[in-house]
Amino acid sequence: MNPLQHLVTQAQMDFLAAQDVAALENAKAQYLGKTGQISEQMKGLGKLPPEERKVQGALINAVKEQIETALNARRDALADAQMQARLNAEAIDVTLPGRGRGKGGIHPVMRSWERIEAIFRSIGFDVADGPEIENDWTNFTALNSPENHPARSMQDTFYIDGKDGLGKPLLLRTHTSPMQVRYARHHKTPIKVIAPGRTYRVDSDATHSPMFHQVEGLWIAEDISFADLKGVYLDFVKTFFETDDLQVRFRPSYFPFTEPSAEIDIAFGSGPLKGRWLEVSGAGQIHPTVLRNMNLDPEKYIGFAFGSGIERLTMLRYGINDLRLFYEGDLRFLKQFN
Ligand code: 2U9
Repeated sequence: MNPLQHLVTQAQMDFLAAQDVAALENAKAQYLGKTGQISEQMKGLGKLPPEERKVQGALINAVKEQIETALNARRDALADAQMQARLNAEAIDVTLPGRGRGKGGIHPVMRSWERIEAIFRSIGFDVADGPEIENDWTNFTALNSPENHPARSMQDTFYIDGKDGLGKPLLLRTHTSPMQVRYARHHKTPIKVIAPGRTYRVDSDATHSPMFHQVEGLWIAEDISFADLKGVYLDFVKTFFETDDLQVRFRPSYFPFTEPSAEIDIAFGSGPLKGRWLEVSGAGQIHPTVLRNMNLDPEKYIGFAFGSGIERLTMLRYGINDLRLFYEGDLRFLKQFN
């Protein structure tokens, strides 16, 4: 065989022997690289007489083309094989059953929150919303909390970096009352509103969580009394706990934002908690200073407010005895409510 033809055969065999791209590129270098056999052949051309050089040059070019054709064919074959291997490895069995998605559910505290909103809306209350990051005036001063009140200390309130327009530090609201201050300043009387939401206090044990949910109500008009508040609250607890067999009592208490103030207790007439007085809320007549801070004249308007922990109401409704269960995310607990 002519030595140049032999080169083609040799190259074809070497290319076929290459099992991957790297091996193929190595084999290619031996023939088509700068120091490869084709280059060597080209270098030899200079020594030939012109007539022979022309013939031999054409021959070498033809051989080079054949080697290139063999190289490209092998490249294509290797690429095809690689794609086939990948397709095999990534094969999807479309007949397998789907993995399915776990069914989500509403958290018991959120369930109560939604229920409370629906009940109060049904008796003419609006629902307020507002920021969880508050300023000192709206969270404390407007609500008649004195400058030296312990609630304002670092031990009781989460302060955050950043100051309000008056240079006072910002904080995480300690109650939902600031939402009602904002609401009352922007709405006309009479005002009937509840403000449910997350609140934050530096407190953590079996009965306290640093974040908990409150709902507070505010009712301001010209001609209402404690009796109206009691009526509304009795109606609320009866609907919330789904029983008419229930009593409510108001006990004197103290809050800076109400005067007089009361604790509200309820007692079920039946069920596992039958006959025990259970504290469920605080309430009171809105302090004149707080009314003035909402731009209302305390000589003209009278207001009543109440507040409850939503966790507390939820625990009583379902008979849950440990607050921490709400925040552990244990599905065995949470699934029972859905
Ligand atoms: C404005 C004026 C007064 C809301 C009120 C309570 C009594 C109360 C606690 C119950 C348990 C908070 O969740 S808890 O820790 N709340 O006892 N809250 S009166 O008084 C207001 C609200 C807004 C403008």
